[in-house]
Amino acid sequence: MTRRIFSGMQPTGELHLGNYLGALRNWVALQKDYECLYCVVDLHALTLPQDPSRLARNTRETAAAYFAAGVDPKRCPVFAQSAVPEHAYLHWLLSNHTPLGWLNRMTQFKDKAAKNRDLELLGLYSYPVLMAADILVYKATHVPVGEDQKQHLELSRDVAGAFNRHYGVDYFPLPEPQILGEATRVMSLRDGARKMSKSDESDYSRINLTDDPDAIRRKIQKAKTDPHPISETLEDLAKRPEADNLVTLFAALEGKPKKDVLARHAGRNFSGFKKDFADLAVAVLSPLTAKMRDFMKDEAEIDRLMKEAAARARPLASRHVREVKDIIGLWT
Ligand code: AQP
Repeated sequence: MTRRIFSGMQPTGELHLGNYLGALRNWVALQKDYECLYCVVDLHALTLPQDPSRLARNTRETAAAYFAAGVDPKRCPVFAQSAVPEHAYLHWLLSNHTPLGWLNRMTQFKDKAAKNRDLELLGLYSYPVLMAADILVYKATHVPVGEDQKQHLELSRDVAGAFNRHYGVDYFPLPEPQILGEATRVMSLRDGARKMSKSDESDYSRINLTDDPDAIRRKIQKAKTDPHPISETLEDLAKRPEADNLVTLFAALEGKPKKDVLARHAGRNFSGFKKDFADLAVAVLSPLTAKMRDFMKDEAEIDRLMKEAAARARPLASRHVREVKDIIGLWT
């Protein structure tokens, strides 16, 4: 079976360091060894209210971030989810193999709906089924994501298995999550108990890939810590969520294990460490930000690449939907 990767990000705002270290950087590394499809999942974005004039622009900017990070459009199609209608079609077919009990367990729905009752909508509830469809419509075998998506990935596997069992076929692969690197769950710079997220109302909670060096330094300077020096051991660090987050980010940006960072910085206070951290973050992110700006200067070229990518991705998706319809007994 072809080792095929599918993954995507929502165009719900500017991408941040969590998106980069938890997913995007791994996508770039994996494109050498797998057949990859990378999507901007704009249908998923509709589970939160979106300003129509911003949505298309955010979709383009998200694609620009993929290219700037090193996703090669010749190797991997980068396209908008809404440009391949088979995702939504398969979502319907798979929703008939998804018991409500499975969806009731999804923590993302519970968290978001608890924050805002207006979001208690069918779309948000069935978000994980659309995610299963995104992956299975290409019969992807591997899905590189941050840790927050682990539960949704498990549901994708369960849905694929339920479909296979129901029809007595071995049609869908059970997609494997690839949760890689030190920074699989980057936390907010303001609160070590919440994940860094585009939808957090505080811009100080995250480092955006479009932030200039001054903004990066300011945000790191203001990042919440505690009064103690940097821990000697990983066990002690694990008890200090904000400190742990900064050390994790430092390690991920350096591409070294966390214990290496502790070996060099244990005993220092955070004011000094934050200066080194800011220098490192600026050094890693500035070239990426500059490339993103360059890509965004030619919007027509991004649109051309995305259109061409959708035209490359769609035949595979529509072949699979035809095969699935055939298995089910629908008219093809
Ligand atoms: N904090 C994070 N740490 C590590 N990985 C992360 N990802 C997201 N946040 C982190 C990974 O990035 C990919 C895209 O996810 P997304 O578009 O759902 O990102 P988001 O920033 O979480 O977006 P939103 O709009 O703000 O959504 P919510 O409100 O759900 O947080 C995924 O691979 C994800 O794991």
